[in-house]
Amino acid sequence: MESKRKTLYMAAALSVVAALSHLWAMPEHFGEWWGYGVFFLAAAVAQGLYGLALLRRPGQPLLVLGVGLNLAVVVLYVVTRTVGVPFFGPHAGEVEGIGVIDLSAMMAELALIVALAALWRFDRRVDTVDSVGGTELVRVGEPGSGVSRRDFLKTAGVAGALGVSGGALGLRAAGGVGALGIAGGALGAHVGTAHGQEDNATAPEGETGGEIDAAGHEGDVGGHGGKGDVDLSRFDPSDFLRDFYWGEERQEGGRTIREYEITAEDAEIEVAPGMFYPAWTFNGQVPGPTIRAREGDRMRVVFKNRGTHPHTMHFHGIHSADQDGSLEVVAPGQDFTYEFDAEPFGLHLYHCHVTPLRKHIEKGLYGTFIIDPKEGREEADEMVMLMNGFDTNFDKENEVYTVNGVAFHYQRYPVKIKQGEKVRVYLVNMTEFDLINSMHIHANFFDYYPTGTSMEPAEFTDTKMLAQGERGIMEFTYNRTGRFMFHAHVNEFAELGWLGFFEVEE
Ligand SMILES: [Cu+2]
Repeated sequence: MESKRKTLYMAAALSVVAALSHLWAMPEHFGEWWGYGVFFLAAAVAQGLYGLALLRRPGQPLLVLGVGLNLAVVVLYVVTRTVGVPFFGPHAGEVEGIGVIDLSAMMAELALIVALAALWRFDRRVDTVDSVGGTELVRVGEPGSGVSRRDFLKTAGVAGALGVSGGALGLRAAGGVGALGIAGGALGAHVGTAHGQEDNATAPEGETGGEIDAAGHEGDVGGHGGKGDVDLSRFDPSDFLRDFYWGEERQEGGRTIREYEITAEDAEIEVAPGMFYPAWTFNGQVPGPTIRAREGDRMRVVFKNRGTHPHTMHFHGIHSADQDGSLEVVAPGQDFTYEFDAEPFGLHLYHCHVTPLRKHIEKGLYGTFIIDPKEGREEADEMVMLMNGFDTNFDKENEVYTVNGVAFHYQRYPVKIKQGEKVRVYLVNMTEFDLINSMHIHANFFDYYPTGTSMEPAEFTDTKMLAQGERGIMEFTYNRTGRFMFHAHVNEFAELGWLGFFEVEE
């Protein structure tokens, strides 16, 4: 009965493969919502145990149970990839992307169902033969069947493989539990913040790392906005402010070609001291690099998707339909080169355009895109300020607001500008969930150019309100030295991180 045994071992191995796949995906799902994480953990444990149980007691009830449970998981998989995630959690109703790991898990489950059905047929044949009597067929591992040394070693081998892989996966799993802790911490920070706003006197001292101090900002300027500092070695908003990515420039047939390289990758980013967010990024940072060109340049953007989900790059601007980055999805591991002319001049943005769009934006896949007019703009100290938020506890609300990715960064490190020198701020709003965001500068007024497509200012104001995707250029000059505040005039946002200072020096 060699073929029955082989089928049995194959079925057990398939169940273990499916279990490992679920274990591998578990940390990410813990990152989304504890409920999804627990589901993946339960599925992994059940499939792992099932594989072992199958070797010990491959009776009909177990075969039927296996077919039923695996069929349910496969159906759930197909539903989440077509109709959407059913009922539960923050991603209910959203269609999940298809990846290599989850697809192979699903294949393993399908193969397992087939193998179990085959075993069931074997069993029926065995029963028939048994009833006739005189058979040497045995059920592996059943009492009295005399499990051979070889069988035992094979079984132990599968169990050992499971153990070793489980150990290797331990780190990932620990990461998932860590993410759960961070989510919990963020929730704590949110509750703490609400508390701070209510009694309006003392915000709780940040004994948990991820806490944002929502108390007033009087007095000790550097001391607020959370304890400690984020690790700036990976991403420093002070550098990002004036960092423009012009691409690699060369001449081709009398034209300026600019080639950019952008890679989508998953990365854990620190959005406030001790508060981490499992982001999807362009080039490992949120916001993505500020892509810049001159009107009429030919732009070539080599996009590599090295993330775990399908992504695209959708540029605002004028270009052909097949370069729009909204329909041709780039699967994980794949590349796509976008090519178009830089037009019109002004301040634009780029972002991933894969559905559910909300998720791909909230995860951090966006950046600023500047096209200079042919004749250039007047000399100025230029900087980018991209307003965004982070939903650190996955409740479809932002817990942290920032300009350029780190809460209160420019409060800890004021933006240094020169007295009497013109400052040009490229202001972009990519805040998800909230309908608007705004920018207010203290003790001054600015010229405002909506979308930067006209050289004539449309407004002279000190506060500008922007909807998502809206952007504009601000120009101003401080004629007095000193420290001047700028912040969202949505005060809640300011208290949750979107606040900074200009340090005007001689
Ligand atoms: Cu995306």
